[in-house]
Amino acid sequence: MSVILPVAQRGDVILTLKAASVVESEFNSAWLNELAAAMQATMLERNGVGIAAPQVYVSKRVIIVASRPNLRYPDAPEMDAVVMVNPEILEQSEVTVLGEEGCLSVPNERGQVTRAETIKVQYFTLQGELVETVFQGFPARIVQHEIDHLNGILFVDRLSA
Ligand code: K3U
Ligand code: ZN
Repeated sequence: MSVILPVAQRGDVILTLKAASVVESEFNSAWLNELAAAMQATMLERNGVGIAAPQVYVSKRVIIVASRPNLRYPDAPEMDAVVMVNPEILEQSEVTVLGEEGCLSVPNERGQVTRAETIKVQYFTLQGELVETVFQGFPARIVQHEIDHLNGILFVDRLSA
């Protein structure tokens, strides 16, 4: 049975904090696997395309990204959910794009946010394997939005217009 977690809402202090890194002893652990499974179930239940651990009241550097085509981004790629532990942006394009964002923690609000179009990201899998990969377009936007959550930043702090 999937565990659905409560989602922190704007105004909750946890959404303003810098989340702690996952440490070596936590990789491959039942608790980290259970956290990721519960985050994914919660994201799916809320129809999201991403989620970050602080949004489920866990101040740890874990995010999930799951791009799919939608009304605003009809050409977005369909991605299997990717769990990223301790993600870091290594490089970002100077080219930026303005696009609409929403957030499970800021219900009924959408806004235009400027993001790098392309990013090179490093992250660890749940098993502790290091991965380096490039994201472009909508998936890159989701990754940047979710890493912001790990640093206590909401998309409403970045609204362009
Ligand atoms: O599915 C959503 C969506 C919103 C705007 C455009 C396209 C899709 C709902 S909001 C969402 O899925 C957030 C999830 C959050 F809050 F947990 F991070 C992810 C997100 C949506 C759009 C742009 C960037 C990030
Ligand atoms: Zn969000």
